[in-house]
Amino acid sequence: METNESKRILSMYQCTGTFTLGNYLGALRNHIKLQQEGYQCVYALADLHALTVRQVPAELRKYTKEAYAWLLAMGIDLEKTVFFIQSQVPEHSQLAWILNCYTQFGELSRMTQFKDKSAKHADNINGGLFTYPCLMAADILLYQADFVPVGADQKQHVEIARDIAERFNGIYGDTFTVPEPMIPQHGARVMSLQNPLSKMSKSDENQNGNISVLDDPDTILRKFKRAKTDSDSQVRFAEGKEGVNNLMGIYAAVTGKSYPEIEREFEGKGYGEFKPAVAEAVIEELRPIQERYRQIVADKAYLEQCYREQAPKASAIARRTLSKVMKKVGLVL
Ligand code: ATP
Ligand code: LTN
Repeated sequence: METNESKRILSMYQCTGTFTLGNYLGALRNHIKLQQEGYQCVYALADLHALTVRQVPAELRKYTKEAYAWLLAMGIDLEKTVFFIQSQVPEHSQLAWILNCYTQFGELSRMTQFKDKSAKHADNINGGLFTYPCLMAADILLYQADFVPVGADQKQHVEIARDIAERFNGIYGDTFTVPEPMIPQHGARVMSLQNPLSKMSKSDENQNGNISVLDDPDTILRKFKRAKTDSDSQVRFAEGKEGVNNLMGIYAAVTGKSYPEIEREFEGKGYGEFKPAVAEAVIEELRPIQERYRQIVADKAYLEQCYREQAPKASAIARRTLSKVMKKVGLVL
């Protein structure tokens, strides 16, 4: 019987700002739990992907280090998990170039993230933004990952990575493990508190729509109290009640309660009671993480030692796949 131990998981995170509650509930928290379930986990900060949008250099560096500290605070255990910074492992860029040459213009044009981001950054629709999925495929395929846990918004990118892997294997014989996306049920897509039709995003201009993992209790309470809901005032999961559905999703993800349980809990009580209850649950969930984060981020030497030690570990795995690929496509090793 196969156990989780033989299965490898890979995921990466952009480090262009402080993580949101969406990142945490939709991704980070669940991914970190997987290391306790016996999987071999490989996680990284996708700083090369961040360059597809213009960044302030000092800020990108700062956010990268802070993001590293957040993930440690959330529970990444470096004894069990490899956790590195993408740009410190050169194999990612090397394989990405090769995969670029095995990916079609048409399939890249269909990516919704590309369409969204080019609309948002119309003055900088660069080649990297377009070929972003090839770098992401390289991230995944280098580690022969079986599963790629991501939020629902990244499913299309994992699918293109599968297509690229299958295409390459078809031409050159078995080279890459064909990865599968792993998408959580609850909290898979945490929506903006101000516009429940678009996802909560750290790059959102309206900061009232997103909860940052760094927000203090008062800010969290204020943002939840202002969250857009509807005039019906019943805590009920239903079509057309996107604001309430989103709050219920958050509450369910934090407390582990089901939707019917939540509906019962708040029966006859309006949003005036529901919103602060959601806020309180979120505040208590974040409190211990924020405390650990403050300790870790203050110890710069420790932080640096962690990421410097991890990069060669990742490189050792990645190198094996890259060498195989280089040989197969005819490059001189
Ligand atoms: P940006 O806001 O700059 O687009 P992001 O927050 O969407 O960034 P990442 O930090 O790269 O992007 O996301 C890390 C993980 O969090 C990914 O697996 C992604 O699917 C997930 N994620 C991002 N936003 C949400 C959300 N609102 N709800 C659930 N999961 C999310
Ligand atoms: N595109 C992802 C970040 C990312 C990623 C990856 C996720 C880059 N490389 C590899 C999973 C596997 C995002 O924007 N959330």
